[in-house]
Amino acid sequence: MTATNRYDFVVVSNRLPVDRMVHDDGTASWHRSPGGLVTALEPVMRASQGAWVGWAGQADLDLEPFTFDDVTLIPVALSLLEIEHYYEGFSNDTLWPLYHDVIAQPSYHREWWDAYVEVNQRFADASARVASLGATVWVQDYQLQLVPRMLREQRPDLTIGFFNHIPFPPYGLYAQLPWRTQIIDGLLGADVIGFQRVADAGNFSRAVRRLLGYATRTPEIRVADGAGGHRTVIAKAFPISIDVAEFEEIAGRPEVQARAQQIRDDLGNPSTIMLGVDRLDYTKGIRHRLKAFGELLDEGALSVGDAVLVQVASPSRERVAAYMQLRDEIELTVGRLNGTHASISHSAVAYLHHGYPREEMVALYLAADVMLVTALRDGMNLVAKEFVACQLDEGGVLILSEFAGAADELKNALLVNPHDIDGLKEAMVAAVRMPQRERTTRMRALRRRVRENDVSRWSNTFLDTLRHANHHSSAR
Ligand code: GDG
Repeated sequence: MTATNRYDFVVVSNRLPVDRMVHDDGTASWHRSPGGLVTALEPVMRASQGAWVGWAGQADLDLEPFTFDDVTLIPVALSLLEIEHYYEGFSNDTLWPLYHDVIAQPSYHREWWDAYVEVNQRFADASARVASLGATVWVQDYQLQLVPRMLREQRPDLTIGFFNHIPFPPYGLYAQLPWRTQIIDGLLGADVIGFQRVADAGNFSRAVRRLLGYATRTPEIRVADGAGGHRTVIAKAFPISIDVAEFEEIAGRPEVQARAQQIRDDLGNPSTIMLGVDRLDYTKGIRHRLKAFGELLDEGALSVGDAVLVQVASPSRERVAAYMQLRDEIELTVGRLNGTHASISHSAVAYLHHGYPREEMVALYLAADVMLVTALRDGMNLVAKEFVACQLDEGGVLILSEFAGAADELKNALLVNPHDIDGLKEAMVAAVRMPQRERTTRMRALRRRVRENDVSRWSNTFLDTLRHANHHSSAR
């Protein structure tokens, strides 16, 4: 496979969907990496035989294109300094907190922005090289918001889609960004700009009106093409989902069900297992959940032995200061909770700072009685949908933050405001006590919803809209 091969369908994302492992003997091998985006796009890519442009996850790795699991991967190299400035800096310490309602303070540094522009150009150049004439290129997520415009300038023949996996903030917050106009303009290089929620698309359109003065008529934006004409860009919600059939299949395997029973046994067969599964991120509301659980133990509404909270916090962005601090805070809280409430035989919180294979995640979903998704802000939250898909017996209860995009669809969950600790505690008690009939009714409705809109529906809807989008300039 050489870089001169061209593809009719190209996905561009910050990370390639693989991790490189270097073994003791110096040899290296590739493994599929976990994460929301990979989970969502893997089935689409396998079906379309396209190419995927992205960073391989290690500094200064200049690799030739290669094939993994039937998908051609086109690596983009990043230096150590670029990782610091473009990725850890501008992407994860400027855009991420800004787009998640400023839960943490965003940092604005001009040298980070310069690196963001430079790296976006590199991704655009790499994509332009491998896209065939008239190809469809689908750019993913907040790290690459300038790519659509850069790509259109080089390759006006392409049909360009962009999907934002995280929220798009209200204008009052977005307006903080010193480079707010450049980002909006970068995105408007696409023919279709997808968001998780209707509210995100609305926030984006409002920013476009305020900053560029373009007319919008939902879902269309009339964008000046610089030559006296205009293009129509579509900005619209396409709520992402999961590969439901795959989760159902794993959940139905006897060995996974046996593993779920083993987990329950190992925890001492409590009447209630509560579960949290998150990247260790300040947007996920892990502290709020621990606080609520701790107070329920203090007050005797729950007791150790009878209830346990299993919290998987998979390691994430460990070189960014806000994440190091969060980890310290959470581990301190877990230590205190266990110190106060645990016995020799039973923990209050089983805290696991690891990544796990997907089968083990599914076994945890099966073992749990109550799933806690208490994000303070989340684009969608796939964990909520995965838990629902795995409840083949319709037995589990989902507690879901109204600030997760998933709440727009999963209305039969127990919806909570995670900032309201008393409200969260009430929902946790209600979940524990919920009669079987109500559990089943709610879970059945949730499962119907998740099955209706699975990941192939998501990508097909997006790609259909892209196919029909009018991306040609027209005279005024
Ligand atoms: C972003 C947006 C949006 C987690 N730990 C392990 C593991 N995971 C998997 C989960 C799930 C995925 O990672 C996490 O997806 P989420 O949607 O919950 O959250 P983000 O990572 O923040 O994703 C989010 C998503 O993009 C898609 O658009 O929904 O709002 O923030 O699939 O199962 N998987 C395995 N081991 C782990 O330890 N195997």
